Amino acid sequence: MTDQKAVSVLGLGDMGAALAEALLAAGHRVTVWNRTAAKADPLVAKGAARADTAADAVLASRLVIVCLLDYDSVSQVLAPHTDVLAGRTLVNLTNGTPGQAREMATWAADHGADYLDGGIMAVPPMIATPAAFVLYSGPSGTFDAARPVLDAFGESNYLGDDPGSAALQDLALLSGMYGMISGALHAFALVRSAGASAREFAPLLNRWLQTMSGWPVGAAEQIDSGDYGKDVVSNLGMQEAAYVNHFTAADEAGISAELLAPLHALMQRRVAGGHAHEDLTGVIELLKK
Ligand code: FVH
Repeated sequence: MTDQKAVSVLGLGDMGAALAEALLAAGHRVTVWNRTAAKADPLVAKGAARADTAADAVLASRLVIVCLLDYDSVSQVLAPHTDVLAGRTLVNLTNGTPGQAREMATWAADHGADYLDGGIMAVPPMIATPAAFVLYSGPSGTFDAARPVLDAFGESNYLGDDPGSAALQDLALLSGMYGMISGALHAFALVRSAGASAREFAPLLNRWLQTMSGWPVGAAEQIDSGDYGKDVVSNLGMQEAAYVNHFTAADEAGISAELLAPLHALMQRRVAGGHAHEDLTGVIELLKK
């Protein structure tokens, strides 16, 4: 049984369940499957159809959303059911690498399925709110056909026909997020060592991070031009000298500064290379292998 409004969701973890719920709220006929079947119960109570097997879920809809832990689990779930894939569109929203996405696109094509890869830039409670956006890549015709359904999750951003593009930019955005979280964890450890609570300090930290949130835009100008001496307001030599204070203060506070150490090593190498007058952005030159 297939029809335009039918969508199947494989994987009902925190994210898969949020996606299925958004599809139900948007009025789609949703079929759900999960390895641990009980996770489907709340969605079935809201109107989803339960598939007993992954193959049944794939057969139920032309459009199949896959949101599992990782690509290994996607392969474990789909590989035994290649006979039911022909004519389906697989939209894989599982986190992975560009290489994995390209390999899966080829595998899907070999079995007669269209394939889109996606990266969800939201946590589950954000799905179907204006804050959520999702990156997609794969054939444009496949994206155009699926888009009216996919828009239920949040803003759909199409990145082109290379199936690896969504995973690449997803990981790039997540690396920015983890950099912020690393710094914030160090900050909390430092203020807690002095007796302040994280809750007291959080508004100041939030304000500072918001103040600095425009940093990537200016940095991008220097990085694309390769001119790290352009419009410098905080030179690297000054920053490296001040950065050392993080390690001394951490020692004084009895906390580890290991989250901050990798950037310092790069700053030191860049200064030693004669770039103290430039901006911190020049460190990117040292990331090229
Ligand atoms: N939650 C988040 O904040 C992030 C937001 C951005 C996108 N990520 C990615 O989404 C994928 C799924 O994440 P999730 O939050 O749903 O993860 P869990 O709640 O841990 O659910 C994992 C599901 O995967 C199933 N599963 C795992 N291994 C297997 C396997 N070998 N065979 C079949 N299914 C498997 C698991 O099933 P079960 O444990 O309930 O039986 C869940 O359905 C992920 O790529 C994130 O990076 C989420």
